[in-house]
Amino acid sequence: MNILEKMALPNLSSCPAVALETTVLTHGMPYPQNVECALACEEEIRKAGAHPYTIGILDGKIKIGLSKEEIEELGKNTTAIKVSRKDIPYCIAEGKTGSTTVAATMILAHLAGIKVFATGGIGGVHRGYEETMDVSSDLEEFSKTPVHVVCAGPKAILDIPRTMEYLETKGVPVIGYQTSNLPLFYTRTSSYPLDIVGKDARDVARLLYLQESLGLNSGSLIVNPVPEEYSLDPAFVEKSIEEALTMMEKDRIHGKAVTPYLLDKLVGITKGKSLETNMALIKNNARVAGEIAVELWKLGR
Ligand code: PSU
Ligand code: MN
Repeated sequence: MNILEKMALPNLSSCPAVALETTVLTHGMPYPQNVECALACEEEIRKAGAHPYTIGILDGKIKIGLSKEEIEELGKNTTAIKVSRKDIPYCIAEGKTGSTTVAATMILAHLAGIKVFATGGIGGVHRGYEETMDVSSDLEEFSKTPVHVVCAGPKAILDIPRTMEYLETKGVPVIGYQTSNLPLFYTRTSSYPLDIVGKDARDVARLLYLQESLGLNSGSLIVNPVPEEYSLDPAFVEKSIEEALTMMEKDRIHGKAVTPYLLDKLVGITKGKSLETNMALIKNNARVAGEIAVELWKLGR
């Protein structure tokens, strides 16, 4: 028996399933809003007619579908390691508890046959890349793993043009969900045009189905704008990010600590506004991912 068989992961390829990540739970939002948001996302997916599977690694065991109690516990856990692609074997081997990033969640979702995944924001090319070479493993994952991720666009803490170029080079479709301009996470729109637009969940599902049928073997990014009432003023966001970046430089933060540091500082700088927006957009993404999963499942029947 090989190690994967021993792990006895479920095979969910023939049901409308949606994966959810856990780094946002442990490193992306404070307690208790993180748990509240995670459970609300699961509910949105169920309402859309699909099944939610929150993914993480508990005491060295891959978990596809955390229970409510496990989500609550992980949400309070301040020592869970942030697990990206490179950290998966180590976390399992050492019997550690880890929360999975977009890249790691894509890998584990794919092992369980899940094709659609909802999150808030993905990692990308960081500002100051020329100096630091900080590019999230999330971007590379899209060219390796055929899982489709619904997010609210790259966060404005990133270098947006370089993030888009990277995805273009890697052949990753960026599909605007009912928008022809790239949403920027905290704000609904931007001046970056998109080549591919999906007018509804069925439309997007057809694109994903074709991508799969052609054997392209890569993931895609569906960008879904934050609801209007939660969209923040771009100038306010930019000013807040610059403030957070200055603090980060002073505190000499590097590597995997960068994204959690910036998200945390932004909550304080924006007096909680960034958190409120983050929660609203992730729930909105869960709903859309649920609808897409149902349509994709219908096409495959
Ligand atoms: N963006 C958010 N919230 C998050 C993250 C990104 O708005 O919690 C997390 C995701 O799990 C993503 C990870 O995969 O940060 C990217 O980290 P890095 O930039 O270190 O690759
Ligand atoms: Mn990084």
